[in-house]
Amino acid sequence: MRNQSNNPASSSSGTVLLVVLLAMALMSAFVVEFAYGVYVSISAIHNRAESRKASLLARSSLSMGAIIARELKQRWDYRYIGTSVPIPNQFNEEAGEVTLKIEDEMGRLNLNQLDRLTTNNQPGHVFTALVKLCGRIGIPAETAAYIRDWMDPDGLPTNNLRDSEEGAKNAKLWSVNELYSIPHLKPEWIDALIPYVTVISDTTAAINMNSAVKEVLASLVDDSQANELITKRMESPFKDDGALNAFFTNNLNAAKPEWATASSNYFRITASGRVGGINRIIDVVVNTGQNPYRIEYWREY
Ligand SMILES: [Ca+2]
Repeated sequence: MRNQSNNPASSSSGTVLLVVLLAMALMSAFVVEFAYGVYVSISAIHNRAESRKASLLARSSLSMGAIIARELKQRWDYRYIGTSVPIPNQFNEEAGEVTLKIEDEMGRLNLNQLDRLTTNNQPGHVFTALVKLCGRIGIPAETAAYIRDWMDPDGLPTNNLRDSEEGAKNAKLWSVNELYSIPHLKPEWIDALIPYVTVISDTTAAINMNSAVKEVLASLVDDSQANELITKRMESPFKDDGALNAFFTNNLNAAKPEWATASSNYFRITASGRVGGINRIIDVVVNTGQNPYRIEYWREY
């Protein structure tokens, strides 16, 4: 009986077979890898193209937002405009969707005014209001001092606040998102605070009594005065500072504070474009008090 394992021809055939199988396996792996690479590249190009379309859609929506802001400024500048404007759109036979939101930034507390002082060198209205607001929304009152120490130019901690000047920016803020970089402040505190604050560069801008929400108003004046202001503006918005002055004098037995006004020059326009599952958002603060308008802040993500 012949031992096939000792047959040189059979051993050689087996080796050839193994080599062929190995080669085929390597080729298969190569083809799969190549196909995967092509797929990833095509997907990346497709996503990039969709992202670009979404971005352009958001930008065109932004232009519309600027026009709406100008109309509001010229005709109805005393009205509250914290509204979303859904605008469905079709282009290139593909479904695209844009969402536009315009908000009045002057209805909020401007954190870049935190270091303002009164004529008696006491903390100004924004700091005292922020301390009160923190209490109202359930976050520690010292949050206000931590933010002020972070942005005010001096290196002196407020009331020996622990490490409040350590690594501080000591300059005006560019975005409310910078608050997340302040040590000792928990992200959930910042999340709670952001709806009520802004960081516009104008350090003398007053607060719009027509658009400030209840929490902001009640941090600036007392609760009953805040309610009276809201009741009045629901009936009919304050048309100008004269009307606001008359209301303070006649209804609140007080002179209109210098920080209170009845209109706005700063609007946040948030334009969102969505194409093929890809979303691009442009967040802009526009100063309508300048001609032409000045972009105060721009972020696309
Ligand atoms: Ca400081």
